[in-house]
Amino acid sequence: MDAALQRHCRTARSLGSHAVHELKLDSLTPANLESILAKNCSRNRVTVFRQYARDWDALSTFVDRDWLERTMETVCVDVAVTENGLADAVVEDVFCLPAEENLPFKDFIRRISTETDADPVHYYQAQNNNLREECAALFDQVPASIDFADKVFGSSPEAVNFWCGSHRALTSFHKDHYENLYAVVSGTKTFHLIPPTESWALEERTFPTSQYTPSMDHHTSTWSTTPVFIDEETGAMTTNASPTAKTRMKTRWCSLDPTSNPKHAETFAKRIGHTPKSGPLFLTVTLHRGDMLYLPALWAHKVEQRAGMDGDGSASWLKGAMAVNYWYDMDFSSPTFVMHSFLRRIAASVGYMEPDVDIEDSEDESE
Ligand SMILES: O=C(O)CCC(=O)C(=O)O
Repeated sequence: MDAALQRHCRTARSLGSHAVHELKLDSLTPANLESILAKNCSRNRVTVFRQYARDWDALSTFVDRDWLERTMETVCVDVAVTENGLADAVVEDVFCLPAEENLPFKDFIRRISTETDADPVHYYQAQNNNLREECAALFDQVPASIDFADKVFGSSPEAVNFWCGSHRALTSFHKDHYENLYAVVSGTKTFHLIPPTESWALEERTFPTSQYTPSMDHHTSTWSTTPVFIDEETGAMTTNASPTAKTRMKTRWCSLDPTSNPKHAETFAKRIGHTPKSGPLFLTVTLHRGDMLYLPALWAHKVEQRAGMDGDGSASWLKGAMAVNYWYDMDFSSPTFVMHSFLRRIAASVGYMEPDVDIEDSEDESE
């Protein structure tokens, strides 16, 4: 079975699955954008549309601190706060959720513009359609949807999200069941990428879940983690254990990070049968202000961010980056999803990950 999985990875790589399709601005026309996206969606290929978003109003308004504070004057936002920038990540065999703080947007901006390495890390990363809801006052500064993507995916976006925060914040390896169009407004974003043909080797496991808890106010340097429980009556998450909330929340997440841990890289390389001839172990793409990425559904990704460089038009007051992404529903009847599920089943059978709860199994249980 191991040999079959390795052969599959080699074959997929030899057919071009492990590559990024880069498009420069002068090769983008309304007619070819749609056909390129349609082709790359069907092939599940990562695509970079360099400078596609260069004319969006957000590139000048969001970086103007006075404009931003005025426009968001009355708005409060839910911000993820951590000791170390690792929100939603596995730390010492526990999946750690960030502390959440509801702050006036203006205070959030002040914190991320004055942050030092001794301060907690703030990241606006809600992924709950926040640009059309919590930050609706900013929404008219970007296109309501990406028109050529609407045509290819046959719908408007399910969610439009605004990402804003510290260069110290990191998004750990995970995958989403969405087609993702991700545009950078300020600073840079670096995506480390592993295709669905190989992501089964990242060893997804189920971890007990805790939440970062600061001991006093946001300037504290003392943090702890508190176990999270699920309330059986309401289904809600809580850190207050009670007779109805005694079951520890479990989260399924990737347990290997081959980009930063040499032992993990070795394990991952062995599983996928990686050799010096196979090309890089994982792909890395850096997006600059105005670039847009098409990240197909099911690609595992880890994301880092940096503040902009002098003169690149990024917000000089922001010690981090801003981005907007459009999530479109993926097509679960696609061959990619079916193949991905099959590979995961095989990987689970040789102990490389915990088995999935199959859709069919959960249907059987409810019968
Ligand atoms: O920008 C980030 O930190 C993460 C982005 C991401 O995970 C996504 O768009 O799915």
